[in-house]
Amino acid sequence: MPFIASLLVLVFASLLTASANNVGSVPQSILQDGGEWVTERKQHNVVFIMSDDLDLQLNSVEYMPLMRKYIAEQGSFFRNHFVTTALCCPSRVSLWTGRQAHNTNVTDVNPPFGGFPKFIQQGFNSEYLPVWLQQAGYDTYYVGKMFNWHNIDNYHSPHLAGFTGSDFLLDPYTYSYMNSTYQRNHDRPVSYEGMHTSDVFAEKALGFLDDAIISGNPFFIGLSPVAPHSNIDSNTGGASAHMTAPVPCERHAHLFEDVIVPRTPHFNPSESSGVNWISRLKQQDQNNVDYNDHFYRSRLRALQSIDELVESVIQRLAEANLLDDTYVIFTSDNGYHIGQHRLQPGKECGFEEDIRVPLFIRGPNVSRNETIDAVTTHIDLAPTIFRMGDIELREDFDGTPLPLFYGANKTHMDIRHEHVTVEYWGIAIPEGDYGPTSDIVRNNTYKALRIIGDDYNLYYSVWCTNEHELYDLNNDPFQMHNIYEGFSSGQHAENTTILGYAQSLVIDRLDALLMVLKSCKGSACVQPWAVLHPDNSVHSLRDALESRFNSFYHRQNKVSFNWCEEGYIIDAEGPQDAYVFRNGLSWHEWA
Ligand SMILES: *[C@@H]1O[C@H](CO)[C@@H](O)[C@H](O)[C@H]1NC(C)=O
Ligand SMILES: *[C@@H]1O[C@H](CO)[C@@H](O)[C@H](O)[C@H]1NC(C)=O
Ligand SMILES: *[C@@H]1O[C@H](CO)[C@@H](O)[C@H](O)[C@H]1NC(C)=O
Ligand SMILES: *[C@@H]1O[C@H](CO)[C@@H](O)[C@H](O)[C@H]1NC(C)=O
Ligand SMILES: *[C@@H]1O[C@H](CO)[C@@H](O)[C@H](O)[C@H]1NC(C)=O
Ligand SMILES: *[C@@H]1O[C@H](CO)[C@@H](O)[C@H](O)[C@H]1NC(C)=O
Ligand SMILES: CC(=O)N[C@H]1CO[C@H](CO)[C@@H](O)[C@@H]1O
Repeated sequence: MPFIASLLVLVFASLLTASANNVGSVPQSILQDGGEWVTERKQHNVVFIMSDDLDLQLNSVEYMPLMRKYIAEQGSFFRNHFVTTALCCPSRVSLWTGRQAHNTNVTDVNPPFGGFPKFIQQGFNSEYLPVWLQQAGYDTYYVGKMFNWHNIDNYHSPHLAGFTGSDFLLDPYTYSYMNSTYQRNHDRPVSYEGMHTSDVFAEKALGFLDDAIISGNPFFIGLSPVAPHSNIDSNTGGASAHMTAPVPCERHAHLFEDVIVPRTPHFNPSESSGVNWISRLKQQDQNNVDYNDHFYRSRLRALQSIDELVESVIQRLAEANLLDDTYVIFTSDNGYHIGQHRLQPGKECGFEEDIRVPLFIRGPNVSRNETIDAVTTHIDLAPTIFRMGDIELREDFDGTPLPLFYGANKTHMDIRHEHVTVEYWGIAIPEGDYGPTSDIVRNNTYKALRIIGDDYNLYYSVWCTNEHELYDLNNDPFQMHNIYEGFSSGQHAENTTILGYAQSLVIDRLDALLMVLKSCKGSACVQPWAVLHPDNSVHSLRDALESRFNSFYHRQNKVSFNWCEEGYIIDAEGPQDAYVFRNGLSWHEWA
């Protein structure tokens, strides 16, 4: 593109961004050589710190005093932030591309359905965040784990694109805390046998941060350390690896001796819950519970080095006088459960522990020490980072920027979505000594909807076995009572109301919304009600519950599966499209 044309595009992009939203990076008008006033782009630096498998629900962030001091208290906590696929690789590919997993088709950690080779096959090496940021003028750096199955044999075929500097953890040593292998830029992999991976990591991270600071260009630095993920000494292929408690640095090895997994009502309960394989889990014996408490403590200890890293990063930025110009984001790639619903340590489920993750952000114009209620997801992060860089949003983004700059301004919150599209294909991996590899769970394939409004708080799922779940989290925050079961068996169906409506009327709406979301693309993923109601008369579950829509929703196509697959095989996934409501016409006239 000729310089003038590209300058015009940039100017136009920043005007668009500025008018669409009251963003923090306020463009300034400056006088160009030619004598015309143009708008200068304000590209903020971004430090993106992503812990591996860090939970929100088990309170691990309570054990990160430095993260709380330097990020949480100086920024905003998104308390309703979710991942859409609770597994490292799919979640990371979705994060770096801004697309739901059904639009990346990277749905697993390993080939054929996932891992680094699938990311490459799908063409994303030229279509993901670091590449886009470089195109927009950023210097980009990355340290740590990028994707699973990114290993010592395939790291160069091809090299991951888009980085000014990179130092990746590689399989089969990614999770080997005391024997990690890192691979810098286009160099050969280097083994750090005998050194703690977190210490190796911190040195590399601060080195790149110094490079970024010295260069003077706007920069993005992604820091993805391995803690508190399980330790795996030699990862011969994701699912079959033996996963043990994470290994803390020696200086943290004796902390928290009395700490145990929070004993919430759903911790190893006397009655099973959930559906499918989860409903068949046995209650854990005392040895297993003790082991899981040890596992939890090991995670908190391993996390301490990440907490220290946060402090070092903030101090470097402060010394360079860049803190006021830099967004610092702290999050996780997925959540984690230990013992809830009788589960062994792990992720891959649709429960709160697995999908709800920490998200803390500080930076220019972000409210300090604030809790934000808006429903947000990892799919919103790429668009958010675009906003931080004053870059025009892409049409193929399935998310929308976070309401980061409005603080508690509820008026602005309301224009956002209230749903999370949760999707999962394939296996579940029980981790730790009591989750032996022979117990790998198949058919852990489901689609779900998490929806949070002013007075509703629901989780609705449809499994590949056509089992359903409905949890009303306002009454049942621990997801112990699947009210769909009572509904489908006719038990107590008459007493269960949601928002004052019979449960069946609500389920009809949730199912239709899920039908749209399970294959949505672009803006339909953000505004799904507009697909069902093109006249734009419905914006929320509450709006959709108007009685004049009862027949429409009741006779709607229903989400179901034809059989179970371990990947995104359309033929197995039942009806794909929802009927659209056309005002003034009855069902028969337009069906
Ligand atoms: C550490 O990894 C190297 C390969 O990088 C391997 O040869 C060695 O056996 C490992 N050491 C231990 C203690 O597992
Ligand atoms: C943050 O808010 C809490 C109460 O919500 C308050 O106790 C604390 O002092 C605040 N911290 C800062 C640094 O403002
Ligand atoms: C919230 O946003 C609205 C719409 O822009 C604005 O009119 C209002 O003044 C804002 N309120 C606060 C408290 O900032
Ligand atoms: C539901 O209503 C039936 C009678 O219609 C009653 O026997 C039952 O106890 C009620 N269940 C709940 C959970 O309130
Ligand atoms: C998974 O589901 C398919 C049917 O969809 C069934 O044939 C298969 O036996 C199931 N596998 C397991 C391990 O449950
Ligand atoms: C997703 O990838 C799998 C494995 O390559 C392929 O079989 C499947 O057809 C793909 N699904 C879609 C919807 O493209
Ligand atoms: C809209 C707004 O509050 N903008 C502020 C963002 O922060 C910069 C300093 O970083 C201020 O100069 C702006 O006024």
